[in-house]
Amino acid sequence: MSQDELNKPENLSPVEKMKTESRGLRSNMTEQMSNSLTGNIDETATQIVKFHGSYAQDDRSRREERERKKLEWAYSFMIRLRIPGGDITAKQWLGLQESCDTRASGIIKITTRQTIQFHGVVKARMKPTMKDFDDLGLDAIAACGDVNRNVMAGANPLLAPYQAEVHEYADKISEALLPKTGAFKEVWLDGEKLPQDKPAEEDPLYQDRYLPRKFKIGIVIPPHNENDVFSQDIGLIAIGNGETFEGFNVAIGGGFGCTHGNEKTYPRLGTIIGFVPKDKAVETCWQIAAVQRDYGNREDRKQARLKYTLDRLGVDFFKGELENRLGFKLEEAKPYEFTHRGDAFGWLQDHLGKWHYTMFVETGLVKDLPDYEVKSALKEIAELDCCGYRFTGNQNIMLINIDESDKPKIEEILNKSGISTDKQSKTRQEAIACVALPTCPLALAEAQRYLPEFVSKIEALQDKHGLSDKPITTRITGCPNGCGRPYVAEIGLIGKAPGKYVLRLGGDYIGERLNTVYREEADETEILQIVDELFAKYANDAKDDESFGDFTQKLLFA
Ligand code: SRM
Ligand code: SF4
Repeated sequence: MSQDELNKPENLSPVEKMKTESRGLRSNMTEQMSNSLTGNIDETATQIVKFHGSYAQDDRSRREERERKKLEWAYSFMIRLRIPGGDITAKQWLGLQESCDTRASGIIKITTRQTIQFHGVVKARMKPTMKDFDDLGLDAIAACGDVNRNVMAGANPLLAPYQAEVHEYADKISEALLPKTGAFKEVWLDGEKLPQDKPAEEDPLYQDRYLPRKFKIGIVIPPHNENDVFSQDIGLIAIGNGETFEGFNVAIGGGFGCTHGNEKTYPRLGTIIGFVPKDKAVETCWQIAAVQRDYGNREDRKQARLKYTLDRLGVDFFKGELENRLGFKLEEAKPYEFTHRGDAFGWLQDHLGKWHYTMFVETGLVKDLPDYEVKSALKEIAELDCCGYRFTGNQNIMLINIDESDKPKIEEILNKSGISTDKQSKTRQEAIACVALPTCPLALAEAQRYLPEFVSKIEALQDKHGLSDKPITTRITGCPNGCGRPYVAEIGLIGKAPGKYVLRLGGDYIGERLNTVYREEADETEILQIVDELFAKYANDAKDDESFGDFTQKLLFA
């Protein structure tokens, strides 16, 4: 469809109307959130509350029981915070944990985008929870919705002398692309009300229609592709020269969401369109979002992401339009190389002598397990107030900027709580699962609750074939939306039905190649049988440093 035929007012999707009529994301939110007759909210508020960082959900495992008792479903809200680059202070962690204990499920979930979520916040607790965040200097605005989401940035301080400078771009970009509205304060924090006869605040980027769809930006620092830079709408690859940070290679049009059986939807890796010097990076992101605002599909939400705009218009057209708006041309992309994606677990010392500890948190769930008490350890360490906390895009947590003199106190707590990087295989440390059941309304199969058990079975097969020291990127999602980025895993499972997954193989170890469907539908027994046979061949025939993904790609799909 040509651009002229697209987005005629009569064809716009219903969500477009809700956005333009929302008066700067206010809509009927205050009224819906204060209606105590139901734990749910209406369709308009359901769409608009996303822009405030929240999703209306219900506990799917309790639906039948509630229906039997003639009760409405067990509704509650998930709240996702906006934490650019994943950084908070120890005091903020303490406040968040307390808020989660008193107002939500008690289990903080570290997401694949370097932030955290609370689950199970009932309607009456939404305002107090948002107030807790505000008291801690945090917010949830734009963590979801058709706007720029949480901006990710390379977490490991050892990657380059300029890591800290690069990391600050997460904040700068997030600030520049925030919606300009007082709605968040008005709805949650009893802020001043916008009079009914006054128009909403001017918003040069989002105007009154926002973006056609969600929008994601992630920064990586080679050789580490920890945030899967090619899965982002805008992926920024930091380029330096010796000690100096120069700017970013810009990749656009990455995105993974698709729908089973809908061939018009597909996962796509970002396309590198050039290099921008660091002082032009924020403006470049802003203008890319603006081009997507003006050209994206607003009729069909399944065709609305930047990746589809790019494939419809062509990369050259998009780049030309971007350069016209910027008033300068992008430079030729600079050379770089990726070598890994997983986090650097355990202790690291940076060039300034500060210590950092990366802690493994299985599927990002902060809870105490027998002999591995993450929740207690994080609380006790935060009480010392001698380090910062940083979430990683692999759903783990780092304790950062620790003085040599404070290290022993932290080590003592880690030891006491059973936290050690020797307890997990490399495959387990690098595995990712999305939330899926019981809260995600889109889940078709288990993911987060299933991953630990599935990884144990993969580990057993690795042991059997003498492959225990090989990290094999394993990712599971409960549906094809790709929240755990399974399309760039070496073993990717994508939920199709309870206990059934699409099996995708042949992704590379560094996230530069999409994997390929090997079985359209398989249960655990079949998947493990396939993996067992492939491991046997891999152990016998692979070249020394060949990754499992490269080996299977050559064997099965070349
Ligand atoms: Fe996601 C929708 C959870 C990262 C692609 N995602 C959802 C929802 C909100 C379901 C819904 O729409 O009602 C899930 C909430 C489940 C729950 O109960 O918490 C959900 N997504 C997550 C998280 C929490 C997974 C996790 O276990 O860490 C991640 C939160 C990230 C964050 O902090 O912002 C999460 N989601 C991703 C990623 C990975 C990434 O961004 O790096 C992707 C793939 C990349 C991409 O965007 O293409 C992703 N989520 C989606 C999609 C597909 C979008 C599309 O283009 O079609 C949906 C469905 C949608 O938007 O319609 C979705
Ligand atoms: Fe839910 Fe699907 Fe995302 Fe998993 S991949 S959290 S099942 S939307």
